[in-house]
Amino acid sequence: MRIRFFVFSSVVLCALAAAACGADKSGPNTVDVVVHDTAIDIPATLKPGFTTFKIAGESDGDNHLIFVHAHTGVSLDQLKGGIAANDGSGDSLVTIVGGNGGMPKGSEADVTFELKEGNYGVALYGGEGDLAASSYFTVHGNGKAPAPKADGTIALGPGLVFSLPAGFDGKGTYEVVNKDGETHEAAFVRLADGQSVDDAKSWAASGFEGPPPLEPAGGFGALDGGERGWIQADLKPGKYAIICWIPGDDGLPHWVNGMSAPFTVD
Ligand SMILES: [Cu+2]
Repeated sequence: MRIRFFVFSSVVLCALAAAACGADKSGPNTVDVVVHDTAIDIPATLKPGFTTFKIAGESDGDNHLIFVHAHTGVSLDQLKGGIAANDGSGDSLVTIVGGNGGMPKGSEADVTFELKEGNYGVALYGGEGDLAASSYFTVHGNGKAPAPKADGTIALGPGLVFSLPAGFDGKGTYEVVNKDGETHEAAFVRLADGQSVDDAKSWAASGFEGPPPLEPAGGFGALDGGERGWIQADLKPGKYAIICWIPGDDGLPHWVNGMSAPFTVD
């Protein structure tokens, strides 16, 4: 499979992770993931239920992970083959269920989604769309960890739009729901001093030449239509936008064609 994203630099990711998957009756299970330059460490086996992945970015790139759930009947070897091919041939084997928006080294993103029985893949793509690293885990057993309590909902679509909760300030736990038929993400980017999303569009129109007017700041990663997850946001003060980097038919990221919304963190 190949989900091509625009990234700011070549990256490789890998994580080293610890996995705690204890049953917490008050909330989701938690799993630690660490992204390194050449691998992603994540436990090989996890339980079903709502699960928070605490993703620590230790690679020099964007530390941008994509989680996919293989359809029923797809073997682990088939899943691995589809991801390794990185040519789109594996797309029909999986549902994209979440991940994190790009973020710099030293950052952490906490994202939650529901794990169901079956095989999962986790992928990191480099700046040229190359597969930088991948890892795999299987979900089975008994588990009923509940969903997080949300302070509000961030809607993706329908169409190339975001709907942010009233008063969204980049702090708290937010449900992220893809209400469109296409894949989207809810990446946070920090705008450079004096820059706006319109300035970023000019930068995009110039072929992404020159210094980026925005920098990655985490957020929730790609979700197929109808899927949902949660982001635990805790952004530093500044001016931000929530944007989708997934390209449309014209090859430009969705945010250039309107899928963005500004917000301020005080
Ligand atoms: Cu999109």
